[in-house]
Amino acid sequence: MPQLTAPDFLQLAEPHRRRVDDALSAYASFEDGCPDPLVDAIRYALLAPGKRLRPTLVLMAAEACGGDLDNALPAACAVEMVHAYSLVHDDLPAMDDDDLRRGQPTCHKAFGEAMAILAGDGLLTQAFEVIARDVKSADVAIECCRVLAQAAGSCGMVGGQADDLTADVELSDIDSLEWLHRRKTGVMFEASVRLGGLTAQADAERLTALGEYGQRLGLAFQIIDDLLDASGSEVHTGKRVGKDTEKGKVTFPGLLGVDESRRRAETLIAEACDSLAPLGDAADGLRSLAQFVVERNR
Ligand code: GRG
Repeated sequence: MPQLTAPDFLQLAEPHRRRVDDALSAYASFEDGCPDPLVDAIRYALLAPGKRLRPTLVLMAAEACGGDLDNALPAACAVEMVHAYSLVHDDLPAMDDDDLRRGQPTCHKAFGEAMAILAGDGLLTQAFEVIARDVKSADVAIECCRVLAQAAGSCGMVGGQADDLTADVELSDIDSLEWLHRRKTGVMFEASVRLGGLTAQADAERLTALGEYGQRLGLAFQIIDDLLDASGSEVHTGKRVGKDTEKGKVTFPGLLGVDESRRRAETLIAEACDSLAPLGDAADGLRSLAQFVVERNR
């Protein structure tokens, strides 16, 4: 089979992206009772031009398991809501104190800190409402809520963020750095593909294969993110670069050097794609996404 490339991904993912953007916009319309300034802050953060990698993972994982995209769409939107909340809160002065995100002023710069906190709170809460109400079959919806809550919560992404706030002086080896990023970034990638598999009623073997793919992909994504922070451009990434060095953060290129970091990311991507073997050609979308992650400049 010919090697899939990043341009293949952009082409394959375009319909998914449009479907997700339309659904997110509809979910963030709030016809009954959400105050206007909160609607504006939520729409600003949620609908800003992100890459939509996590919802695309949900949809492509569902496809890889023979599932229906409409059935996977609420879970895909829920993952993007959680992701958008994490970006809004991460950018706050008490956290990373950033002023640029997705090519526009951060939510708190545009709407003030209090409204940005509330927008994040609203997005996190709505994610679970969307799954509970719109994922077909109560059993699947409950399992999706559990998987997403576990990934986003205190032993997952929030725990990783807590480690990141306190760990800089203690992190000196690659295993500790990988552990931090597995939680901060990797678990949401893993949860995304698992959610797609769950909505497609995938069996345990396929869910395990998807989970392994997601873990490896997530770590590779973070290594590339560190490389982009070290040498990428603000125009492409839509956020400030050079912040890791400025803050004295321990990073993959800082510990391993640029070339070894890239090699490690490429190896992880190859391993992620190997994990997809039980899914056959149906997982080509996920293979092209993996290639995009390692080739990206944004
Ligand atoms: C719960 C406050 C809080 C934080 C959790 C995920 C996270 C920790 C913080 C977000 C900020 C950050 C730098 C996370 C590392 C992962 C990362 C690079 C996220 C950006 O993801 P992309 O590149 O963003 O997929 P877009 O804008 O394309 O969706």
